[in-house]
Amino acid sequence: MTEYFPGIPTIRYEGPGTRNSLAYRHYNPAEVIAGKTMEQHLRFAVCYWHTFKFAGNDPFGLPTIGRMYNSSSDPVRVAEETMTAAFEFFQKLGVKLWCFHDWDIAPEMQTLSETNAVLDRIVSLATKLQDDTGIRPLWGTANLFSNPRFMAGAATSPSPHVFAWAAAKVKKALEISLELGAEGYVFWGGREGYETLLNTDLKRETEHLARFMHMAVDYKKEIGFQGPFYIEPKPKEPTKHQYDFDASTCHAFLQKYDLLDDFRLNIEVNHATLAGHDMLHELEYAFAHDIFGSIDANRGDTLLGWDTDQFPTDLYLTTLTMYSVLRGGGFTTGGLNFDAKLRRQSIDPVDLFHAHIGSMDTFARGLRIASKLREDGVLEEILRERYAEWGSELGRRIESGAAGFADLEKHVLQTGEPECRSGRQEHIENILNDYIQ
Ligand code: XUL
Ligand code: CO
Repeated sequence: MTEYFPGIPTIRYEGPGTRNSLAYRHYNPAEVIAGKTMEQHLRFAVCYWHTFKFAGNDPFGLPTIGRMYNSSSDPVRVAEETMTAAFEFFQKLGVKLWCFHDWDIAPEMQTLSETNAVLDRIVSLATKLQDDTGIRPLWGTANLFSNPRFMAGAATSPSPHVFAWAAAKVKKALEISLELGAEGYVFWGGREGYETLLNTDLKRETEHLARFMHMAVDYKKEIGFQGPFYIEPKPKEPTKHQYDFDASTCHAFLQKYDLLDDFRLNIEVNHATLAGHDMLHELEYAFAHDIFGSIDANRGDTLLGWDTDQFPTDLYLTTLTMYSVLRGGGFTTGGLNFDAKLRRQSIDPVDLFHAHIGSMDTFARGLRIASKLREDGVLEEILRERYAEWGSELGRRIESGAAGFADLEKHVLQTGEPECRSGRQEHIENILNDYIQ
Protein backbone atom coordinates (compact mmCIF):
# COMPACT_ATOMS: atom_id res chain seq x y z
CA MET A 1 0.00 0.00 0.00
CA THR A 2 1.29 3.47 -0.86
CA GLU A 3 2.52 5.49 2.08
CA TYR A 4 1.69 9.14 1.45
CA PHE A 5 3.65 10.55 4.38
CA PRO A 6 6.77 8.37 4.22
CA GLY A 7 9.36 8.72 6.94
CA ILE A 8 6.84 10.18 9.39
CA PRO A 9 6.13 7.97 12.39
CA THR A 10 3.03 7.80 14.57
CA ILE A 11 3.21 10.89 16.78
CA ARG A 12 3.44 10.03 20.48
CA TYR A 13 3.57 11.92 23.74
CA GLU A 14 7.17 12.25 24.91
CA GLY A 15 6.81 15.08 27.44
CA PRO A 16 8.15 18.64 27.62
CA GLY A 17 11.82 17.59 27.69
CA THR A 18 11.88 15.86 24.30
CA ARG A 19 13.94 17.21 21.41
CA ASN A 20 11.93 15.21 18.88
CA SER A 21 9.96 17.64 16.66
CA LEU A 22 7.58 14.80 15.70
CA ALA A 23 6.33 14.15 19.24
CA TYR A 24 3.83 15.76 21.59
CA ARG A 25 5.34 17.71 24.45
CA HIS A 26 2.06 18.51 26.20
CA TYR A 27 -0.78 16.62 24.51
CA ASN A 28 -1.01 13.39 26.43
CA PRO A 29 -4.36 11.97 25.24
CA ALA A 30 -4.93 9.52 28.10
CA GLU A 31 -3.98 11.92 30.91
CA VAL A 32 -6.92 12.80 33.13
CA ILE A 33 -7.56 16.46 33.89
CA ALA A 34 -10.59 17.54 35.91
CA GLY A 35 -12.31 14.17 35.53
CA LYS A 36 -11.85 13.65 31.79
CA THR A 37 -8.96 12.62 29.56
CA MET A 38 -7.26 15.28 27.47
CA GLU A 39 -8.61 13.54 24.39
CA GLN A 40 -12.19 13.81 25.71
CA HIS A 41 -11.75 17.46 26.65
CA LEU A 42 -10.16 18.65 23.46
CA ARG A 43 -11.91 16.56 20.78
CA PHE A 44 -9.48 17.56 18.03
CA ALA A 45 -10.60 17.31 14.44
CA VAL A 46 -8.53 17.68 11.26
CA CYS A 47 -10.14 19.78 8.54
CA TYR A 48 -10.05 18.22 5.10
CA TRP A 49 -10.07 21.37 2.97
CA HIS A 50 -7.03 23.22 4.28
CA THR A 51 -5.01 20.20 5.32
CA PHE A 52 -5.35 18.14 2.15
CA LYS A 53 -6.65 20.50 -0.53
CA PHE A 54 -4.93 23.82 0.09
CA ALA A 55 -2.17 24.25 -2.47
CA GLY A 56 -0.62 27.49 -1.27
CA ASN A 57 -2.32 29.78 -3.78
CA ASP A 58 -3.25 33.31 -2.71
CA PRO A 59 -4.92 36.23 -4.54
CA PHE A 60 -1.53 37.15 -6.02
CA GLY A 61 0.13 33.81 -6.56
CA LEU A 62 -0.17 30.34 -8.01
CA PRO A 63 -0.07 27.15 -5.95
CA THR A 64 3.21 26.35 -4.24
CA ILE A 65 2.29 23.05 -2.57
CA GLY A 66 2.19 19.76 -4.47
CA ARG A 67 1.38 16.44 -2.83
CA MET A 68 1.87 12.86 -3.88
CA TYR A 69 -1.88 12.22 -3.58
CA ASN A 70 -2.97 14.98 -5.97
CA SER A 71 -0.62 14.31 -8.83
CA SER A 72 -2.98 12.26 -11.06
CA SER A 73 -4.76 13.95 -13.99
CA ASP A 74 -7.95 12.01 -13.12
CA PRO A 75 -9.92 13.98 -10.49
CA VAL A 76 -11.70 10.88 -9.16
CA ARG A 77 -8.36 9.10 -8.66
CA VAL A 78 -7.09 12.22 -6.86
CA ALA A 79 -10.16 12.11 -4.60
CA GLU A 80 -9.54 8.45 -3.74
CA GLU A 81 -5.84 8.88 -3.11
CA THR A 82 -6.46 12.00 -1.02
CA MET A 83 -8.99 10.13 1.15
CA THR A 84 -6.52 7.29 1.69
CA ALA A 85 -3.75 9.79 2.52
CA ALA A 86 -6.08 11.63 4.91
CA PHE A 87 -6.66 8.51 6.98
CA GLU A 88 -2.91 7.84 7.09
CA PHE A 89 -2.51 11.40 8.38
CA PHE A 90 -5.30 11.11 11.00
CA GLN A 91 -3.83 7.87 12.28
CA LYS A 92 -0.24 9.09 12.44
CA LEU A 93 -1.42 12.16 14.31
CA GLY A 94 -3.71 10.14 16.60
CA VAL A 95 -6.75 12.35 15.91
CA LYS A 96 -10.14 10.61 15.92
CA LEU A 97 -12.30 13.24 14.20
CA TRP A 98 -12.35 15.03 10.84
CA CYS A 99 -14.47 17.71 9.11
CA PHE A 100 -15.30 18.05 5.42
CA HIS A 101 -17.27 19.80 2.69
CA ASP A 102 -18.79 17.65 -0.10
CA TRP A 103 -16.57 19.57 -2.56
CA ASP A 104 -13.38 18.69 -0.65
CA ILE A 105 -13.81 14.96 -0.85
CA ALA A 106 -15.15 14.56 -4.40
CA PRO A 107 -14.92 16.66 -7.57
CA GLU A 108 -17.98 18.32 -9.10
CA MET A 109 -18.86 16.66 -12.40
CA GLN A 110 -21.02 17.85 -15.32
CA THR A 111 -24.39 17.17 -13.67
CA LEU A 112 -25.72 16.81 -10.13
CA SER A 113 -26.40 13.11 -10.58
CA GLU A 114 -22.85 12.45 -11.84
CA THR A 115 -21.43 14.46 -8.93
CA ASN A 116 -23.56 12.53 -6.45
CA ALA A 117 -22.48 9.22 -7.97
CA VAL A 118 -18.80 10.12 -7.50
CA LEU A 119 -19.56 11.33 -3.97
CA ASP A 120 -21.14 7.97 -3.19
CA ARG A 121 -18.04 6.19 -4.45
CA ILE A 122 -15.74 8.30 -2.26
CA VAL A 123 -18.07 7.98 0.73
CA SER A 124 -17.95 4.20 0.50
CA LEU A 125 -14.15 4.37 0.51
CA ALA A 126 -14.31 6.72 3.53
CA THR A 127 -16.74 4.36 5.28
CA LYS A 128 -14.31 1.49 4.86
CA LEU A 129 -11.38 3.57 6.14
CA GLN A 130 -13.53 4.75 9.05
CA ASP A 131 -14.52 1.22 9.94
CA ASP A 132 -10.88 0.13 9.87
CA THR A 133 -9.74 2.97 12.14
CA GLY A 134 -12.71 4.07 14.29
CA ILE A 135 -12.28 7.66 13.04
CA ARG A 136 -15.51 9.65 12.42
CA PRO A 137 -16.49 13.14 11.19
CA LEU A 138 -17.05 15.82 13.81
CA TRP A 139 -19.20 17.49 11.18
CA GLY A 140 -19.93 17.62 7.51
CA THR A 141 -21.04 20.53 5.34
CA ALA A 142 -21.79 21.53 1.75
CA ASN A 143 -19.67 23.97 -0.20
CA LEU A 144 -22.15 26.60 -1.40
CA PHE A 145 -19.58 29.21 -2.33
CA SER A 146 -16.90 27.98 -4.78
CA ASN A 147 -18.96 27.15 -7.86
CA PRO A 148 -19.80 30.24 -10.03
CA ARG A 149 -23.53 29.39 -9.78
CA PHE A 150 -23.36 30.59 -6.16
CA MET A 151 -21.68 33.90 -6.98
CA ALA A 152 -24.71 35.92 -5.77
CA GLY A 153 -25.42 33.65 -2.81
CA ALA A 154 -26.93 30.20 -2.30
CA ALA A 155 -30.04 30.32 -0.08
CA THR A 156 -29.93 34.13 -0.48
CA SER A 157 -29.38 34.18 -4.22
CA PRO A 158 -31.83 36.35 -6.19
CA SER A 159 -32.53 33.20 -8.25
CA PRO A 160 -34.89 30.46 -6.99
CA HIS A 161 -33.10 28.07 -9.35
CA VAL A 162 -29.86 28.67 -7.44
CA PHE A 163 -31.79 28.29 -4.15
CA ALA A 164 -32.92 24.88 -5.43
CA TRP A 165 -29.32 23.95 -6.26
CA ALA A 166 -28.27 24.88 -2.73
CA ALA A 167 -31.09 22.73 -1.34
CA ALA A 168 -30.07 19.77 -3.50
CA LYS A 169 -26.44 20.09 -2.35
CA VAL A 170 -27.35 20.32 1.34
CA LYS A 171 -29.77 17.40 0.98
CA LYS A 172 -26.98 15.18 -0.34
CA ALA A 173 -24.42 16.54 2.16
CA LEU A 174 -26.82 15.69 5.00
CA GLU A 175 -27.31 12.19 3.63
CA ILE A 176 -23.58 11.50 3.42
CA SER A 177 -22.95 13.11 6.82
CA LEU A 178 -25.51 10.70 8.26
CA GLU A 179 -23.96 7.77 6.39
CA LEU A 180 -20.49 8.62 7.73
CA GLY A 181 -21.80 9.02 11.28
CA ALA A 182 -20.97 12.74 11.53
CA GLU A 183 -21.73 14.17 14.96
CA GLY A 184 -23.01 17.47 13.59
CA TYR A 185 -23.59 19.54 10.46
CA VAL A 186 -22.32 23.07 9.73
CA PHE A 187 -23.77 25.97 7.76
CA TRP A 188 -21.22 28.59 6.86
CA GLY A 189 -22.82 31.21 4.64
CA GLY A 190 -19.78 32.34 2.69
CA ARG A 191 -21.81 34.08 0.02
CA GLU A 192 -24.98 34.62 2.04
CA GLY A 193 -24.51 38.36 2.16
CA TYR A 194 -24.00 41.16 -0.33
CA GLU A 195 -21.45 43.20 -2.24
CA THR A 196 -23.73 46.25 -2.46
CA LEU A 197 -27.13 47.09 -1.01
CA LEU A 198 -27.94 48.90 -4.26
CA ASN A 199 -28.87 45.56 -5.84
CA THR A 200 -29.89 43.65 -2.70
CA ASP A 201 -33.27 43.11 -1.04
CA LEU A 202 -31.87 42.45 2.44
CA LYS A 203 -35.22 41.61 4.05
CA ARG A 204 -36.25 39.15 1.37
CA GLU A 205 -32.85 37.44 1.33
CA THR A 206 -32.90 37.01 5.11
CA GLU A 207 -36.37 35.46 4.90
CA HIS A 208 -35.15 33.09 2.19
CA LEU A 209 -32.25 32.07 4.42
CA ALA A 210 -34.67 31.26 7.25
CA ARG A 211 -36.92 29.29 4.88
CA PHE A 212 -33.88 27.31 3.75
CA MET A 213 -32.87 26.52 7.34
CA HIS A 214 -36.39 25.29 8.13
CA MET A 215 -36.27 23.02 5.08
CA ALA A 216 -32.92 21.66 6.29
CA VAL A 217 -34.40 20.97 9.75
CA ASP A 218 -37.36 19.18 8.16
CA TYR A 219 -35.05 17.04 6.05
CA LYS A 220 -32.76 16.29 8.97
CA LYS A 221 -35.77 14.94 10.88
CA GLU A 222 -37.03 13.05 7.86
CA ILE A 223 -33.79 11.09 7.43
CA GLY A 224 -33.11 10.72 11.15
CA PHE A 225 -29.94 12.81 11.42
CA GLN A 226 -29.61 13.20 15.19
CA GLY A 227 -26.70 15.60 15.51
CA PRO A 228 -26.98 19.36 15.98
CA PHE A 229 -26.87 21.94 13.22
CA TYR A 230 -24.29 24.67 13.65
CA ILE A 231 -24.21 28.13 12.13
CA GLU A 232 -20.69 29.47 11.76
CA PRO A 233 -20.67 33.26 12.16
CA LYS A 234 -18.41 35.38 9.98
CA PRO A 235 -18.85 39.10 9.28
CA LYS A 236 -17.38 39.39 5.78
CA GLU A 237 -15.09 37.75 3.22
CA PRO A 238 -15.81 36.79 0.56
CA THR A 239 -18.84 39.13 0.72
CA LYS A 240 -18.62 42.69 2.03
CA HIS A 241 -21.28 41.82 4.60
CA GLN A 242 -22.33 38.34 5.66
CA TYR A 243 -25.77 37.81 7.24
CA ASP A 244 -24.26 35.52 9.92
CA PHE A 245 -22.08 38.43 11.10
CA ASP A 246 -21.27 37.32 14.64
CA ALA A 247 -22.69 35.29 17.54
CA SER A 248 -25.28 37.88 18.55
CA THR A 249 -26.45 38.45 14.96
CA CYS A 250 -26.91 34.70 14.49
CA HIS A 251 -28.70 34.50 17.83
CA ALA A 252 -31.16 37.21 16.77
CA PHE A 253 -31.75 35.42 13.44
CA LEU A 254 -32.35 32.06 15.14
CA GLN A 255 -34.74 33.63 17.64
CA LYS A 256 -36.68 35.65 15.12
CA TYR A 257 -37.21 32.68 12.81
CA ASP A 258 -37.87 30.13 15.54
CA LEU A 259 -34.80 28.01 14.84
CA LEU A 260 -33.21 27.98 18.29
CA ASP A 261 -34.20 24.38 19.04
CA ASP A 262 -32.17 23.00 16.18
CA PHE A 263 -29.13 25.25 15.91
CA ARG A 264 -26.03 26.10 17.88
CA LEU A 265 -22.93 28.03 16.86
CA ASN A 266 -19.59 26.94 15.49
CA ILE A 267 -17.34 29.77 16.63
CA GLU A 268 -14.15 30.50 14.69
CA VAL A 269 -11.30 32.57 16.09
CA ASN A 270 -10.39 34.49 12.95
CA HIS A 271 -14.06 35.20 12.20
CA ALA A 272 -14.48 36.65 15.69
CA THR A 273 -11.54 38.99 15.17
CA LEU A 274 -12.79 40.04 11.73
CA ALA A 275 -16.06 40.99 13.44
CA GLY A 276 -14.12 43.24 15.82
CA HIS A 277 -14.44 40.87 18.78
CA ASP A 278 -12.02 38.55 20.42
CA MET A 279 -12.65 34.83 20.62
CA LEU A 280 -13.50 35.05 24.30
CA HIS A 281 -16.32 37.49 23.59
CA GLU A 282 -17.94 35.17 21.05
CA LEU A 283 -17.57 32.15 23.33
CA GLU A 284 -18.94 33.93 26.38
CA TYR A 285 -21.87 35.26 24.34
CA ALA A 286 -22.67 31.77 23.05
CA PHE A 287 -22.43 30.18 26.51
CA ALA A 288 -24.47 32.97 28.09
CA HIS A 289 -27.31 32.26 25.65
CA ASP A 290 -27.03 28.45 25.51
CA ILE A 291 -26.06 28.38 21.86
CA PHE A 292 -22.46 27.22 22.10
CA GLY A 293 -21.73 24.23 19.89
CA SER A 294 -18.25 23.81 18.48
CA ILE A 295 -15.02 25.64 17.64
CA ASP A 296 -13.06 26.24 14.45
CA ALA A 297 -9.61 26.69 15.94
CA ASN A 298 -7.19 29.00 14.16
CA ARG A 299 -5.94 32.56 14.54
CA GLY A 300 -5.54 35.68 12.41
CA ASP A 301 -2.78 38.23 12.10
CA THR A 302 -3.45 41.69 13.49
CA LEU A 303 -1.50 43.27 10.65
CA LEU A 304 -3.50 41.54 7.92
CA GLY A 305 -7.15 42.41 7.43
CA TRP A 306 -8.36 39.08 6.08
CA ASP A 307 -9.02 35.54 7.24
CA THR A 308 -5.45 34.19 7.36
CA ASP A 309 -6.52 30.92 9.04
CA GLN A 310 -3.21 30.35 10.81
CA PHE A 311 -2.61 27.47 13.15
CA PRO A 312 -3.38 28.43 16.78
CA THR A 313 -0.08 28.61 18.63
CA ASP A 314 -0.90 31.48 20.99
CA LEU A 315 -1.05 30.24 24.57
CA TYR A 316 -3.18 33.15 25.80
CA LEU A 317 -5.77 32.34 23.17
CA THR A 318 -5.88 28.62 23.93
CA THR A 319 -5.92 29.20 27.70
CA LEU A 320 -8.83 31.63 27.56
CA THR A 321 -10.67 29.44 25.05
CA MET A 322 -10.36 26.38 27.27
CA TYR A 323 -11.20 28.43 30.35
CA SER A 324 -14.46 29.50 28.75
CA VAL A 325 -15.19 25.97 27.45
CA LEU A 326 -14.52 24.40 30.88
CA ARG A 327 -16.62 26.99 32.64
CA GLY A 328 -19.41 26.37 30.13
CA GLY A 329 -19.37 22.63 30.87
CA GLY A 330 -17.07 21.40 28.08
CA PHE A 331 -17.79 20.04 24.61
CA THR A 332 -20.67 17.65 24.07
CA THR A 333 -21.04 17.00 20.34
CA GLY A 334 -18.62 19.80 19.41
CA GLY A 335 -14.86 19.85 19.31
CA LEU A 336 -11.78 21.73 18.16
CA ASN A 337 -11.60 21.64 14.39
CA PHE A 338 -8.36 23.04 12.99
CA ASP A 339 -9.77 25.33 10.31
CA ALA A 340 -6.19 26.41 9.64
CA LYS A 341 -3.80 26.23 6.74
CA LEU A 342 -0.07 26.19 6.25
CA ARG A 343 1.72 29.35 5.20
CA ARG A 344 2.49 29.46 1.50
CA GLN A 345 6.17 28.72 1.98
CA SER A 346 5.55 25.65 4.18
CA ILE A 347 5.56 23.28 1.26
CA ASP A 348 6.72 19.99 2.79
CA PRO A 349 4.40 17.24 4.06
CA VAL A 350 6.22 17.37 7.41
CA ASP A 351 5.03 21.00 7.81
CA LEU A 352 1.48 19.65 8.12
CA PHE A 353 2.58 17.55 11.08
CA HIS A 354 4.48 20.36 12.77
CA ALA A 355 1.46 22.64 12.38
CA HIS A 356 -0.96 20.18 13.99
CA ILE A 357 1.45 19.01 16.69
CA GLY A 358 2.20 22.59 17.73
CA SER A 359 -1.47 23.57 17.86
CA MET A 360 -2.49 20.46 19.77
CA ASP A 361 0.32 21.03 22.26
CA THR A 362 -0.73 24.65 22.68
CA PHE A 363 -4.32 23.60 23.37
CA ALA A 364 -3.14 20.92 25.79
CA ARG A 365 -1.15 23.54 27.71
CA GLY A 366 -4.11 25.91 27.57
CA LEU A 367 -6.35 23.18 28.99
CA ARG A 368 -3.92 22.45 31.81
CA ILE A 369 -3.64 26.13 32.76
CA ALA A 370 -7.38 26.74 32.45
CA SER A 371 -8.13 23.75 34.63
CA LYS A 372 -5.70 24.99 37.30
CA LEU A 373 -7.26 28.46 37.18
CA ARG A 374 -10.67 26.91 37.75
CA GLU A 375 -9.43 24.58 40.46
CA ASP A 376 -7.94 27.52 42.36
CA GLY A 377 -11.07 29.56 41.68
CA VAL A 378 -9.08 32.80 41.36
CA LEU A 379 -11.10 34.37 38.57
CA GLU A 380 -14.38 33.16 40.07
CA GLU A 381 -13.40 34.79 43.35
CA ILE A 382 -12.70 38.09 41.58
CA LEU A 383 -16.15 37.97 40.00
CA ARG A 384 -17.80 37.06 43.29
CA GLU A 385 -16.24 40.05 45.01
CA ARG A 386 -16.96 42.44 42.17
CA TYR A 387 -20.69 41.67 42.21
CA ALA A 388 -20.98 41.02 45.97
CA GLU A 389 -23.08 44.13 46.54
CA TRP A 390 -25.94 42.54 44.61
CA GLY A 391 -26.42 40.37 47.69
CA SER A 392 -27.54 43.48 49.61
CA GLU A 393 -31.21 44.22 50.10
CA LEU A 394 -31.09 46.85 47.36
CA GLY A 395 -29.44 44.40 44.92
CA ARG A 396 -31.93 41.66 45.68
CA ARG A 397 -34.90 43.98 45.26
CA ILE A 398 -33.63 45.11 41.85
CA GLU A 399 -32.85 41.62 40.59
CA SER A 400 -36.14 40.17 41.74
CA GLY A 401 -38.10 42.95 40.08
CA ALA A 402 -39.44 44.26 43.43
CA ALA A 403 -37.96 47.75 43.02
CA GLY A 404 -39.01 50.46 40.53
CA PHE A 405 -37.56 53.84 39.57
CA ALA A 406 -39.32 55.66 42.43
CA ASP A 407 -37.82 53.29 45.06
CA LEU A 408 -34.40 53.70 43.53
CA GLU A 409 -34.67 57.49 43.53
CA LYS A 410 -35.63 57.31 47.21
CA HIS A 411 -32.58 55.14 47.90
CA VAL A 412 -30.26 57.64 46.20
CA LEU A 413 -31.83 60.57 48.05
CA GLN A 414 -31.22 58.79 51.34
CA THR A 415 -27.73 57.38 50.73
CA GLY A 416 -26.02 59.83 48.35
CA GLU A 417 -22.99 58.89 46.25
CA PRO A 418 -21.91 55.26 45.69
CA GLU A 419 -18.42 54.07 46.57
CA CYS A 420 -16.21 53.85 43.44
CA ARG A 421 -14.09 50.69 43.33
CA SER A 422 -11.08 49.69 41.23
CA GLY A 423 -11.64 47.14 38.47
CA ARG A 424 -8.13 45.79 39.20
CA GLN A 425 -7.54 44.91 35.55
CA GLU A 426 -3.74 45.07 35.74
CA HIS A 427 -3.70 42.93 38.87
CA ILE A 428 -5.94 40.34 37.20
CA GLU A 429 -3.74 40.29 34.09
CA ASN A 430 -0.74 39.69 36.35
CA ILE A 431 -2.51 36.75 37.96
CA LEU A 432 -3.22 35.28 34.53
CA ASN A 433 0.44 35.70 33.59
CA ASP A 434 1.48 33.85 36.74
CA TYR A 435 -0.56 30.86 35.60
CA ILE A 436 0.66 31.00 31.99
CA GLN A 437 4.25 29.96 32.38
C1 XUL B 1 -14.46 29.92 5.91
C2 XUL B 1 -14.69 28.85 6.88
C3 XUL B 1 -15.27 27.59 6.31
C4 XUL B 1 -16.20 26.89 7.22
C5 XUL B 1 -16.88 25.70 6.62
O1 XUL B 1 -13.96 31.09 6.45
O2 XUL B 1 -14.40 28.98 8.04
O3 XUL B 1 -14.19 26.78 5.95
O4 XUL B 1 -15.56 26.46 8.39
O5 XUL B 1 -17.55 25.99 5.45
CO1 CO C 1 -14.46 27.69 9.65
